[in-house]
Amino acid sequence: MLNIVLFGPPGAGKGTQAEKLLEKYQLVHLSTGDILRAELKNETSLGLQAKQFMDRGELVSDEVVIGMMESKIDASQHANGFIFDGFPRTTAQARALDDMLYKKGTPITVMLALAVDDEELITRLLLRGKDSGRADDQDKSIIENRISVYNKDTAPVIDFYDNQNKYQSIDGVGGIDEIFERLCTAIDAVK
Ligand code: B4P
Repeated sequence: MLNIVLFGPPGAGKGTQAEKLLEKYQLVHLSTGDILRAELKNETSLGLQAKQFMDRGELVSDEVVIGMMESKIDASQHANGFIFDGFPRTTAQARALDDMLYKKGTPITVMLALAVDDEELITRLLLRGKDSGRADDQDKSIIENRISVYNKDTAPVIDFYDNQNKYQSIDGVGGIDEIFERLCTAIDAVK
């Protein structure tokens, strides 16, 4: 199995690139952001609980996100592999993911971290905010909060995978197809 953690700050292009990668490598795409937004749209209690955190640019609790991902992984019995997009976002989530995959005998193959400077992230997200309807993309101060939460709570996940020799940094600035090629080159070298 090919199991990829697609990593990076908010707006780095994780969702954009995941769509292209899953088609090429026939993987199951698990995006915690998309799953949480679907829960919110369906007004489930999980979605309503998550909304207050997401709208402020804060992380939803590890307990909620880990439980949610465990059931999604269990529901994909016959997958060729997974693209984890936006998960793990804390070291506790990374540990929990390792435990879940250990039980299945299929570890993470590689963590690909899209590197994009803050100015470019803010420009991209404000642009998306014009038509996405996402509360967390509308306001510069919420975007800045998401970036600071990333630096404080999420960036340490790099060390977790670096210690396992699975971390690779990918330049996330440039055209979408150009970045896709960089990701494919890195994946083809490890698969
Ligand atoms: P996510 O949905 O994961 O939000 P994101 O990081 O903003 O999206 P992404 O990074 O995929 O967007 P993309 O770059 O593709 O999470 C939202 C919220 O959910 C979090 O703040 C948190 O509250 C909660 N959450 C999610 N996962 C969680 C977890 N594990 N634990 C706790 N809480 C969690 O796209 C951004 C824009 O850039 C797009 O408009 C795109 O068109 C554009 N773009 C992409 N590539 C480009 C390029 N090369 N050049 C120019 N523009 C580009």
